[in-house]
Amino acid sequence: MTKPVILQVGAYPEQDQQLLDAAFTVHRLDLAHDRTALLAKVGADVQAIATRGELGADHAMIDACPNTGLVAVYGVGVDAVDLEICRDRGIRVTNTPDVLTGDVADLGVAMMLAQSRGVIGADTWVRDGSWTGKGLYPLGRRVFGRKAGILGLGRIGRAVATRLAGFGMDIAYSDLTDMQNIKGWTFIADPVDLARHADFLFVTLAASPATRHIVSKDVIEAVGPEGMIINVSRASNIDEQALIAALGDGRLGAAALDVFEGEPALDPRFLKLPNVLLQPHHASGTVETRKAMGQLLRDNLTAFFAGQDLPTPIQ
Ligand code: 8YV
Repeated sequence: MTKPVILQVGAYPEQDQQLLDAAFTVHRLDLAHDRTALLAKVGADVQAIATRGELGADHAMIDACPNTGLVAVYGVGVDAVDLEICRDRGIRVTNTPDVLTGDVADLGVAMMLAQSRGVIGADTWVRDGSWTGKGLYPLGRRVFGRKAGILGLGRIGRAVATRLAGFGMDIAYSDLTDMQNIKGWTFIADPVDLARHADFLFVTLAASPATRHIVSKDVIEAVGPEGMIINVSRASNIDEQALIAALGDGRLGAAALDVFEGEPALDPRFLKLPNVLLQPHHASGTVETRKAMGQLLRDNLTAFFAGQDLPTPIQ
């Protein structure tokens, strides 16, 4: 029996790779020396594209695979998929929601704590002998009891807020609508007002053209010299140039970032800033969650080829 043909855009953990290879004929775009040549050779055979959240499937890739009927995303964000072209051509799109929510929230909170309490620098302090040589580690800033602003109270935003409530933090959020008395959290419609209110501003909203640079220079300055921005969503939600400038001259106190424009090749100025914590886009990166994401990706592919309802369709 011939196996369905898929185009794989990025690498998956070994176990998922084996299962994909067993079920499908997989063309690996991520391993191709010449991506254009591979697409020219196999594009017409491709029946589904399997990609990752940050890699997506752009117009050119979809054009190169005229017989694809599905773009299956390993990740919750579908901002890198050209949804309009997919809609026009009747191409279905799936993602892997819910299974990663808890881990993304955990890492966001871990980043806040690590940055506020200097956890990374303190480890170096011990290892490089500073503790014996210089004595006490510089003081950090308190987290518990302070004010958190959640920009985007979707699944991940709620999971972050629930965790922060456990730290006795005062929680406010901004979203398209006021979710009326949700757990006593305060709705603040305007992101600038939310930022002014918050000591810690969490960026947890799904990226789209409408949210591009929603964390603007004004929002960044409203968080201010004593505040911190934590981003576990997409780089495009923040005006990165304004962020780097504000971190550089102290208009923003600190940032903790899991996502970057042009990642993994991030702006080299980040590497010189002492007040930013840098993470390699791994908020969903636990064995448990990645296993569940891989399963859901395959479930969507399998359902598509069997002509069944897709478990987690976007469109
Ligand atoms: C990545 C993500 O897909 O869920 C998302 O939108 O960006 C991530 O979970 C993951 O890093 C795998 O590449």
